[in-house]
Amino acid sequence: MSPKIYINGKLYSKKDARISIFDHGLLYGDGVFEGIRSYNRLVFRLNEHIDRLYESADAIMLKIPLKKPEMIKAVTNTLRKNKLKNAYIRLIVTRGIGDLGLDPRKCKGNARIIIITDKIALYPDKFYKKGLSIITARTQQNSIEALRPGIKSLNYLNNILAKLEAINVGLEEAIMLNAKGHVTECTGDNIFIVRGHTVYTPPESVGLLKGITRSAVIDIARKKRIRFKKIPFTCSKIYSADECFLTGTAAEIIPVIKVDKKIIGSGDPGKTTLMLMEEFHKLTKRDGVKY
Ligand code: PXG
Repeated sequence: MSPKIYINGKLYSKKDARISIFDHGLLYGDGVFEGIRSYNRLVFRLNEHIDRLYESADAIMLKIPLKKPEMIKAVTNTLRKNKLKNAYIRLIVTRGIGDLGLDPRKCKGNARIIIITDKIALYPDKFYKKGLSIITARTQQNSIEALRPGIKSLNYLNNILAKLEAINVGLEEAIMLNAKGHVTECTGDNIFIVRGHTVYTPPESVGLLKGITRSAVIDIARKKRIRFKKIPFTCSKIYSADECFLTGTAAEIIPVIKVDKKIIGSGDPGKTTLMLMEEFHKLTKRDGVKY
């Protein structure tokens, strides 16, 4: 069966799913998006993803021409039509068709809603078993005063530049620092460290995307009565940590065993990381919207 892609209320085959070259999503990266996953016909934390999408849209003064419950229906209907049990869902809202100037008012009322559902592509299994090696990128995180990293916008060039630094040395991910040298997040994942009995992640104030997986991990830590702190830290705190892991919709929870060629902890995925991975998998089996 050919995949069906949703564009503004209609479903199209892959080859007929097209948008205008005058869409400001293409011309200027003017739009917002979400990456969402479903597990066994449950869309993991769909309401949280939709809330974040509307917050991102608000932040760029983009009016989404659907109410939240209608958007949720659009996502679940598209999944049903594509007969996907375990899926990756890319939800995109662009400013729509305007002229060649960047004035968004020229796109008035033209916002495009696109929903692509597909099979999931994961990191190779070996990284979950053995852990990832990552680097610190020279490319700095966008400052909160420039393009706030909490907005999941179509402008990902900064993250792509950092990702290219990792790719150029044969690795998968890179940490981005803010202007003060504080660790913020990776190019498509949030970061955590474990020291002693405490789990740490940077606070939103350093400039990062408030990840849905990150909040799921925080919820699990609280439930399991693991000490947890949001606190700014530098790379040296990672180098001397007992454990490190990344969280994201695509990666879920993935252990990190080397940062900037320095071995973290024992050099194997840590026991807190492994426990959180297991609890996260249990959570994906019950915490979602059914379709
Ligand atoms: N930081 C950034 C910059 C991200 O893009 C996360 C953190 C993790 O957030 P969630 O809500 O997913 O836990 C992201 C999410 C992809 C892809 O195709 C990227 C993300 C999500 C899904 C797919 O590379 N990034």
